[in-house]
Formats: sequence, structure tokens, C-alpha cells
Amino acid sequence: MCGIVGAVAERNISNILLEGLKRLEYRGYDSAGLTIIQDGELHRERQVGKVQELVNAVNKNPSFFDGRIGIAHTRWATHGEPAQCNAHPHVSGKVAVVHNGIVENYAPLKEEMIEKGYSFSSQTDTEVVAHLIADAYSQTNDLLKAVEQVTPRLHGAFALGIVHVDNPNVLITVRLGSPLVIGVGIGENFIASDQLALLPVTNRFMYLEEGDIALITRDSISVFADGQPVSRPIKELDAKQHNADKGEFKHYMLKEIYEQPDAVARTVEMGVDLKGFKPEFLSRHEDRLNEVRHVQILACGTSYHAGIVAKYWFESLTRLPCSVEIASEFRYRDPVVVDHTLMICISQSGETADTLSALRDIQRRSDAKDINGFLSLALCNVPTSSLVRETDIFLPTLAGVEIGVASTKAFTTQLAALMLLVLKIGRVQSRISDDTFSKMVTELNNLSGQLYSCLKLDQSIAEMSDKFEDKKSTLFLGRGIQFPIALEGALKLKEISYIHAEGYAAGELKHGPLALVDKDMPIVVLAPKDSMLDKLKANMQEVHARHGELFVFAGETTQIESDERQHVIHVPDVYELLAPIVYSVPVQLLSYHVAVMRGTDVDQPRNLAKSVTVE
Ligand code: HGA
Repeated sequence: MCGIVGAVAERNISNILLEGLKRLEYRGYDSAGLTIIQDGELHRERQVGKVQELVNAVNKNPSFFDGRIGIAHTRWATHGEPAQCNAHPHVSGKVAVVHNGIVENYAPLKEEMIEKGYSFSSQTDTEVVAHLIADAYSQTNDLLKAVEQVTPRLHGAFALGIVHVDNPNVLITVRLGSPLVIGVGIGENFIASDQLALLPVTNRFMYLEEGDIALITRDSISVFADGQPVSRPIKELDAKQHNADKGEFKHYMLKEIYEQPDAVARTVEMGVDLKGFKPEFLSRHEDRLNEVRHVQILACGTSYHAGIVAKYWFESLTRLPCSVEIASEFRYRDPVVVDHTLMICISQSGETADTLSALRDIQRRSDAKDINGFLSLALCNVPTSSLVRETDIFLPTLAGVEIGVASTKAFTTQLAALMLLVLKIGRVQSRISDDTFSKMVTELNNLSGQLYSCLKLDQSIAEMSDKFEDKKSTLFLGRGIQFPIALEGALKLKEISYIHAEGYAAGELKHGPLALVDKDMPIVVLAPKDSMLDKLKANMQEVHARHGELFVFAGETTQIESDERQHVIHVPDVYELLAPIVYSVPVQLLSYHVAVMRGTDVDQPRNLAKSVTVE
């Protein structure tokens, strides 16, 4: 959340900053701003709304923003409403600052700075940082020293980009809890919250570690940890793998839904081929995976739903106990973590603040020998992320860059990778038989084709979505392993169409939500041909009897057919354990088409942002 870009070069950098912001817009889009240094002055522009508003404003007077050094920001507000005065960069005298994260102790610091005579023009926590640095600089006359003095006073998680008029060749950046990467050019260097922002200008990146402060000029990068110079390696990226183009699709979300057969196939192929496991798949972790006696999954949002599916898989296939919890709850309830726990942290970006904090708390307890045999695993789409660096095992999802705020291909690839992990642990611990394993391998290899078949339902689902246009509320029902997909379907619908939606285990209907059912309430049902089908059919009858309108994604051989109050779309029959992956596609398409029909901003829904780097 919130995107930072900065550049120091020999050429005009304003377009690099603006293009970078557009590429970071998925992180926040309530306001945007930039500051460049030109002729000994800070030139700043800030606009409420999308980055395009800022581009339009800058284009009215491009020569005013023709500079060689600058910083820019796209905001997702935490402190202070989306307003021009709260948009970044924030300025104090000759200092300008952009910030991603939260300064938790900003209130006492603000009082201190007011007492010193500084005045505030925003409600943000960020402005206090600008004043603190300006104040420290007035004593040190050294920008790096000023930043080094201020940083330990800031509590919370953050990344900063800082420029100072009297240092027109120096860009300073701090990384402490929020992502920040340095883009390495030839005679020019850059910073950004995500390397994606800088791909038009470089494919060489230096990844900072927590607590690092970097002083960047056109031709040098000096990194300091605890005041001492340190070296951080430079990595080269294959830019082709980071394609962030919408292609012929109207929205990123639709493109990403259509990419799922390939993305899931790539992820499956990482672990198995037609014969079984690939020899290299998690092979160096086998000894430690053999010791696992309990699985604890932590995640937020869509990733949490993937975790619930994995719980069903772990317990039914391996008989290992598995708990799943929302990271922000787990963290603050003093949880019991038993010895030999495998903690699986699921996060698309690998920067999800709640998940990272929960992991770090438990890691500290493990370091203090409070827990024995603790093992951590990151299931993540970004190999360079904090989560990957801070866990023992990295299990990648090979979804490719996901731009749409509503996650789609990251979710289905998480599920595919989780199934690989369940099988790996099950086989290492001899908990899964040869027959079950070879059946699962066959089914995993069929998965991509089944996802393709599901995409063919797109047109019918678009037609079905008409019925949701004026609805206020919806229920999604599933049973057993489809229950988490009901939760995910409801989350997708509310995220992008703004229709209230709840996912329910269909057996729970009579314990409350049935009271909501009337002729105006659409009820979406996930009904594959599986062991729960008869029970689910009974639950559908309960809705029928109360004149509810059913929208059913039903397996081809379920004998569930359309009638006046029941609209059925048949989904090809799939193997029960993998059906959650396949049934994700119709609920994604339904949410997408409802949102398009209602005219919402599908890729950038209101109040949300991707990569949730604040708690
Ligand atoms: N706290 C700052 C930055 C917000 C942020 O990083 N959001 O993810 C603000 O409110 O402007």
C-alpha cells in the first residue's frame, strides 16, 4: 500500500516518476504527488484521485517539473482523508519526504515539533518525519546523519524517500518494515516500493534489508546498517517474466482470470510431472518436513481462504492436525504454538504486514527456545519479498505479476502449490499411499485443462450476472471443501461490485442466515458432484421453500437443473479434492461481470489497495 518512486539521473526524471507511479497504482490510488529539485527549489504537485490527475497537472507546465532528482508517491490514506493537503510528498523547508507505512508515535513527536515552532499543514503521520529531518539537518548539516538520527525515533513500519534542496545529487531511502528496492542504472539510480515500477528503466535491483539506510547518487549507492557501511548484492531480473500489460483485455482482473490455466500448470509443473515428484522439489527440506507434527497457516483475505482449503487437504490426506488463522488475530491473542509446528505464511506480495508481524513474533519465541523444531514456510508470488527472506522454506506460486486488486490467479496458484506441499509432507512422512499419490498426480496434471473448460462458461456467467444488478445482498453457499470457495466468492463480489455478500457453510443456513432469505435475495451455490452433494441439495430445498432465488454452479452429473427460481450453470465434473481450484473460476467471473455491469472500478476498487503493507 502506498507506492514510492524516486530517481537521481542526468536526464529529466519527471516522466520516469509518473510512469513508475502508474505502475504502482495498484498499491493505492486516492491521491498522488511528486517533488523534483530544480534550480535550488522544490517543485511540488499533488492531486486527489488517480495518478492520471497528477499527470494532467504536471503536463500543464512540464518545464516546471524538468529536474534531475525527485520523489513521487501514490497514496492509500491511513492518517488523514484523501485530500491534497495530505498527499505526499510532505515538505519541511528544504526537505521533501515520501512515506509508505505508519509512524505509530507521530502524535507525541508532532507535539514536540509544534513546541519547537514547526507548523503542520496535513493530518498525516508523515509530515512529522519531514519536520524531524529538517530539524536534525539544521544541527548536523548532513542529510545522511540527520536521517540516521531521526529513524530510531520513529516507531512502526515504514519506507521513506527523502530529498533536500541543498543536496541536489543525493537521494536517501530508509527501509524498516515496508518494501523498498533500489533500481541500479548506468549513471542513474532509482528507488521504488516494487521493482515493477522501474522495469522501463532498469532490470538490475538491489534489495535492502530491514533497517537499511541508503545514500544514492547518480553513480553510487552506499548502504548503511546500524551506521556501518554494508554491501547488498545486485540481482538481474528477466523483465519478460514481469509483463504488466493488459493486452486485449478490458481489465487486468479479466486477463488474470484467463491466465489461470497457464499459471496453475506452471505451478503444478514446479512440483510434479506425469511420473510423480520432480527430484528437486523441496528435496533439501525433506528431513525437516519429516519432523512436522502440526501445521499452522497464517494469512489474510483471499490467502486466508486458500489456507482453509489446505486445512481440509492436510487433515484428510495426511491426518496431520492443521489450524488456520487470520494473521491479525493470531498475532494479538498470545497463541499456543506446539513443538514441531510448520508455520505456513501465505501472501501474494510477501509484504503483508500482519502476516509478517505474526511470523516475527513466533520466530522470536522459537529463537528463545520457547518452541522446539519450529519451521517456517513462505507461500508467496514475489521471490524477493520480506516473507521469503525471513522464512526457512520458500514455496513459490508461479502466477506472474498480479495487478488487479481482487486476487484471482494468485489464489488458484496458491491452492495448487498447497496441494503439492500436502503431498510432499504426506509422502515424506509415509502418510499417503502410492495409489492416492498417483491418483493425485494424475488429477493435478489434468487441472489446467479443466480450468480452460471453465473459462468457456464466461458468456453464460455474464448473462447470469444481469440478475444481480440491483441486488443489495447475496449469500454464497458451499459445503465441505467448497465452503472456503463460498467465502472467497463472497469476498470477490463485495470487493469489486460493492454488493454485500456473505459466504456460508450451507449446513449453517438454518442457524441464522435463512432469516435473510426472501424472493429478492440471490443465493449462489457451489454444487460439484462430491460426497456432500445430497446434504447440499437438502439445503437448497430449504432456500426453495422460502422463495429464495438460487444461482447454482453445479457439476454436470449432479442432476441439478434450471427452473423458474433456480438458474444453473453446469461445470465439468472434477475430482473432489481439486474441485475448489476449478470452482474458483466461475465465482471470479460472476463477480467480475456483476462489477462491470454496475460500472465500478474493477481493477482498483474503492478504499482498497493491493500489497497490504500496513497493519
Ligand atoms: N501513513 C501515511 C502513508 C500511508 C500508507 O503507507 N498507506 O499504505 C499516510 O496516511 O499518508
